[in-house]
Amino acid sequence: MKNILVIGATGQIGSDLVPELRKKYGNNNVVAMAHKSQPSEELMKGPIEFADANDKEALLRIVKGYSIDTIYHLASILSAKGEQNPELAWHVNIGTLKNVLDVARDLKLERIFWPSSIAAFGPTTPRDKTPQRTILEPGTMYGVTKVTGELLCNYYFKKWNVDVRSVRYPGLISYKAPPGGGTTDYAVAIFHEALKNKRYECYLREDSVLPMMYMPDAIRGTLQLMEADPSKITVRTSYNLAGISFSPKELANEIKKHIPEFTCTYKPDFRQAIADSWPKSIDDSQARKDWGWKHEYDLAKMTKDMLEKLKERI
Ligand code: AKB
Repeated sequence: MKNILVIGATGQIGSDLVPELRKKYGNNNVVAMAHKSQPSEELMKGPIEFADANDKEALLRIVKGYSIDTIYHLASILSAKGEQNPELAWHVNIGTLKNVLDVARDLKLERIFWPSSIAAFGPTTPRDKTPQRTILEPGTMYGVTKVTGELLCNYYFKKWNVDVRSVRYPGLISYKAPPGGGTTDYAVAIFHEALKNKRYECYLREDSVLPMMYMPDAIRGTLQLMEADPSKITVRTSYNLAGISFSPKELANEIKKHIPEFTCTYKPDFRQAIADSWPKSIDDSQARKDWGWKHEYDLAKMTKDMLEKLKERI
């Protein structure tokens, strides 16, 4: 039986991952850890702890108290917010990861998951079908923390055999929690505005293609990676993971098929430069080969499901 701790449980990924883990491993075996954000009613249905992952003593107390053997460490400051406060991005993204890896090494935990991102790539990276092993010179502090984090994970695995696993998530689209502070957030906000106001002003150019993924695919892929036999894991920095690539205009046109009155206008801001430095599409053949990754949602299927589920919620 597993005892799992999810750090950053109230965030975009945690809001979907915690219920899924509780379904799989039992409600009482998955502890949600929150810091400043108010947890949803769904998260409160199982064990929950409030602590700052930068506080190592608090982290140790929780891990020992619940005999935790697996940690999903999701707490992070995203790209756009990180540019407004790079100091905070470094403190949160790297300080907490170092604590989690130290605790995993010292208490000999079984397995750790930590997310990297397409933000690890930068303007000098090939933008089409970006390879698994390529140039990593990001232009944002968020990206710098992702490259640093990947190297740190690889180091802890090589030096102390900490079984830490990671994927480079593309922009994630979900209906449970609003994303906070990312560059790809438009692809979530557009659904909310389409349903509420039938119009949206996008902060990226209409032709700005980015790699994206619907949350059910991201959760399935994450669990698949975490359940894979250690002998199958050949990448200990972070796996490229791809779903769909589309532009704001392509997404707006897909939404229009369901809401014909919907209109989208475009007013690029500082996030455009971040988007321009990221890949358009990702080569994730290594993940497909090593542990059988396969995405299920294309643009049409994702848009239909997202509109249906979000409508029920709002
Ligand atoms: C962001 O936009 O910052 C994130 C990411 C791609 O990691 N969604």
